[in-house]
Amino acid sequence: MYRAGVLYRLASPSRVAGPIRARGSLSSVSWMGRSSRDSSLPSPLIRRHQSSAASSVKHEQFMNGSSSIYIEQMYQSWQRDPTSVHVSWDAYFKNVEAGCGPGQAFQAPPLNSSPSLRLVTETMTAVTSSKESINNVADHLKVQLLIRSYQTRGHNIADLDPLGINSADLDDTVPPELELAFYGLSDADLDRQFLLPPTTYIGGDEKILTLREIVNRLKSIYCNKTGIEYMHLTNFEQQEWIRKKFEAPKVTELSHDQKKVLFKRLIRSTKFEEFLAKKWPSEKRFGLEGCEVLIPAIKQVIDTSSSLGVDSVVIGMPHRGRLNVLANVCRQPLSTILSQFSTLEPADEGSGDVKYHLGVCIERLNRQSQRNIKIAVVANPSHLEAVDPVVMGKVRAEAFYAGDNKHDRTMAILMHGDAAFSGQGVVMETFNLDDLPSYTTHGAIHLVVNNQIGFTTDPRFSRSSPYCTDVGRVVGCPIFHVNVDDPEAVMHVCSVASEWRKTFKRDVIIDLVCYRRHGHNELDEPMFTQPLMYQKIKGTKPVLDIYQKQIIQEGVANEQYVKDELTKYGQIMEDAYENAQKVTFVRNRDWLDSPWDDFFKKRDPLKIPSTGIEEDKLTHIIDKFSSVPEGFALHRGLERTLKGRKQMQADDSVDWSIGEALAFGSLLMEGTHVRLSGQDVERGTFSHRHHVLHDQKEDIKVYNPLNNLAESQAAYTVCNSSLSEYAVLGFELGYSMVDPNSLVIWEAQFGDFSNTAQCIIDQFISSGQSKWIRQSGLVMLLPHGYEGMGPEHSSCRPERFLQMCNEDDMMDASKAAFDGTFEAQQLHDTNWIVANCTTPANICHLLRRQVTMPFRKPSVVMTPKSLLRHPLARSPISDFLPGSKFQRVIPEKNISNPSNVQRVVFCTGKVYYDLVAARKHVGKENEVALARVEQLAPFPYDLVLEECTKYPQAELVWAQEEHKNMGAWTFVQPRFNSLMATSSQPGSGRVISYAGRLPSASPATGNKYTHYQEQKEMLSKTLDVAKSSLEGFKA
Ligand SMILES: Cc1ncc(C[n+]2csc(CCOP(=O)(O)OP(=O)(O)O)c2C)c(N)n1
Ligand SMILES: [Mg+2]
Repeated sequence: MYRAGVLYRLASPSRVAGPIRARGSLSSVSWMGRSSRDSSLPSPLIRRHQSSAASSVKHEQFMNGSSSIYIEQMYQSWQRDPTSVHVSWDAYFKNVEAGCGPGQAFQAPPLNSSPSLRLVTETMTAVTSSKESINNVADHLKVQLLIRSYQTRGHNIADLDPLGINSADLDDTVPPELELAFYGLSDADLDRQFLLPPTTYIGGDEKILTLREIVNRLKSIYCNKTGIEYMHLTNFEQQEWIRKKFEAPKVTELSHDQKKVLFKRLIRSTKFEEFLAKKWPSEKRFGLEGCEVLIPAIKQVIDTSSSLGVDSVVIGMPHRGRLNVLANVCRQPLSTILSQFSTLEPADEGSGDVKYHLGVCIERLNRQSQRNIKIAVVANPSHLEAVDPVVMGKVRAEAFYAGDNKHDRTMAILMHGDAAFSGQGVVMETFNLDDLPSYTTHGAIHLVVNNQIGFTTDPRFSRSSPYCTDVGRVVGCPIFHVNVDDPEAVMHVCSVASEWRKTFKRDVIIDLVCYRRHGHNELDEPMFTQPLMYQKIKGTKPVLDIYQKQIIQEGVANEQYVKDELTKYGQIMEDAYENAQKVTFVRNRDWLDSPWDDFFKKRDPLKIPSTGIEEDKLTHIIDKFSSVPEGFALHRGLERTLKGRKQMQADDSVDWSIGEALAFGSLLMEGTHVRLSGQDVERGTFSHRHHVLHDQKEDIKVYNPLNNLAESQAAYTVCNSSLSEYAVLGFELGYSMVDPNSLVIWEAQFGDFSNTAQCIIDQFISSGQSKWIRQSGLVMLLPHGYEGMGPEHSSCRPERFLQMCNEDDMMDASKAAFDGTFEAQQLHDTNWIVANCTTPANICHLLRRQVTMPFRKPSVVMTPKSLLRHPLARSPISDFLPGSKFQRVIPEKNISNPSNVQRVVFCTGKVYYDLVAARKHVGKENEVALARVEQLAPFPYDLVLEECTKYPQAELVWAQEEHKNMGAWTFVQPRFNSLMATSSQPGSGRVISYAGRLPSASPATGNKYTHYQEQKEMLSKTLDVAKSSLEGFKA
């Protein structure tokens, strides 16, 4: 939101207190359980009440942990409207606020004139505190607490396991607060009548029920086939909403038509697996048997969401049931799916992936809602849960481009296995993005296929939390556990979850408690490890059989109907099988989750357009980047910084921050959306960037110069992320998959930390195009460099990124054509780009090239730390202007007579500036040529050869500050040597030698002295001088 050129940052809507929010609290925060981070502090008046009220309440006999929360809510309700609670509570709270001590606050309620209430309070006397009436009211309070206890803990004894062996929360005991005896009640009280409190809907229109009926209704709602976990929510309105959705009488009933739809979906789900098992008995397919209800469940979520306005759903899911989802949810043609079981040759690019990892994107009419809907299943690796943040990023980007800021139309569905959901840390990292303004997707719907096993491991040995879904409690998700043998209960839960998401725009979890009929895959023997469970499974009927019997008994369908439906689907499968036999090739393209239909059509794949920037645009960007609007209270230090930026332009020598700003600013002005995300990226870890300026006098008033360049510019999103690499990098990758006409960048705090996101790097970024022919132009900025900051602040491990390049390390120069298209061809063929730039102009061109390239490639860029302010790491304006471009190699420019050169030293990154200074120190400026390899991969063979050829007599040396088993050495060595061995240019046949640190286990020393010694050693080896000649040298 812009106001007078100033960006006012808004808190996310979910952080704003809802209409019903606690005004104060009766208790201390710990008494309340988890405090809501967005609740405002109570006023001093309320606080005074709290302490006295808290102590008297706490000492009441009937108080316990969960009832205290209940009373807390009653109190809040009473504060808003004293008539909203039972008269007994009204009297009680009045007395508490008047300062009555424990045991004194309770008072028998006045006799109510309403006939119904009189019924209950017949035996009570009005104001006198006769023992009998006190007991009666006390019993009412107890019953209210009992109701509250069922709402809170009923799920703990719900009948959730279709096998009837385990308790889904791993605890077979009955919580004492669910027993009448806990309250001093007994069976003798069952026929007494009680007035229902306002915090329950079990009565429907009835206000009074017998205790027997109350308990029966509570049991059937909270302890039957659905376990509802929602009392951990800290928002009263949300709790009320859920209560209503489950407690109101008959709320879960389905119509006959709905039952039939459900039945048909169960047929599809069940018979699909059966068919595959029959045709390919020895193929792994990770079938859904034991959780066939997953298909109707997802469809119910999609139907309901679609009717509530969603028109794009992005699904992330693991192996289990994936083929079934592709067939029966996405409606990927069955013959295309079945052809994956053949051993046909792929007809297009890519190395492909196993069939249960593939993605799809399909748009079709949703029959139930009669609205079009796009459904994408994102391709994923075996690495469980890794796809979660990718899906979220994709959803965020889709909504961003569609202007769907509140995600009314774009939504994520994530599926999980029970073991993975509770075991993998990325789940929590992804949840933690939920409420962050630049990352929220306004609620995802999670479905857990909780088959109560992970490969061979029993849940009792794979998690420490009661439920596999407990991670969701941290971010305030309601959690609906449901026994899959009651498919109608599953449908209800799915509808409620979809409505919840629509209403509150927050995540929700559906825990499908099920079983796995076969082994981990169909070829595995489960009896080795789970003998008792599998004996039970053998005797358990598939849900289709159970439901078929049910609908016949209920008269919803007859035998003939059932038979017809089964035959119909059987025929569909047979026809598809026949068609699949006619398929002669498979196409990786059929499995793209993010097709960029028009992007490639318009472009020449062998032409890399220019990346220069017109001078007036450049001047405008620097002007804007160096100023703030009138009245903005800028920090004094930043005033100097901004002035300095302007001065650098005047001096024709601009620094890294301007190089970056020119790249972003020019792209934005050309209509390209730029997103830069990562830890502390707004200021920049090393304080060089300052893209978000903070007013020193007004909270949350910020100014983002690059978002104020021009009316028609594209949006610039620069956002500090949560302290996560795995989820945030995954998120940005997902974001980059949506629109190729954007520049999406993730920056690590230090490159060293990027390895906590290794799975995203290995499984998605480096290999995504090869496995799934999916391109991404994502840039990773990884601060890197040996500056004595120790083993965890020195190296982004460039060797690893280089090792993952798909390029051959052997070049036959006699056969290669180093012509005008060589660069483009290499870029086209590479899986990613690895670069280490040394000048502001070069980083600017590299970033711009990401967008001007006719295809998309991820870029891994080692970025500087001290170089950000190094007086030599500057660029003249001319290096940015039209005609200039990214320099893959920056040659030596200061040597006029190449024949004097005895050594030509190749290096990459910041070490270049150390070498320049040391070379000067030892007076070897005419004998040692220094060439910078700015793009390591794809390796610039053509330019390297040119550089070697310039100095045919010189020794070739590779200098690096990383240890010998690290850095680029092992990558460049075979490339140099094969190039020189096969070249016919002067100086061919030379081999390159190494100058740098010795091999090491640790990336860098933690000792400053050792660091300087090593650095000197490296410089002396590189320049071929004694170490002593570098005495007094300081880089
Ligand atoms: C990150 C990761 N670690 C290990 C594995 C190997 N693995 C494949 S499936 C599986 C068990 C998964 O259990 P669960 O999440 O409950 O799903 P289920 O197979 O029961 O549907 C394991 C350990 C993996 N795929 N990913
Ligand atoms: Mg499992």
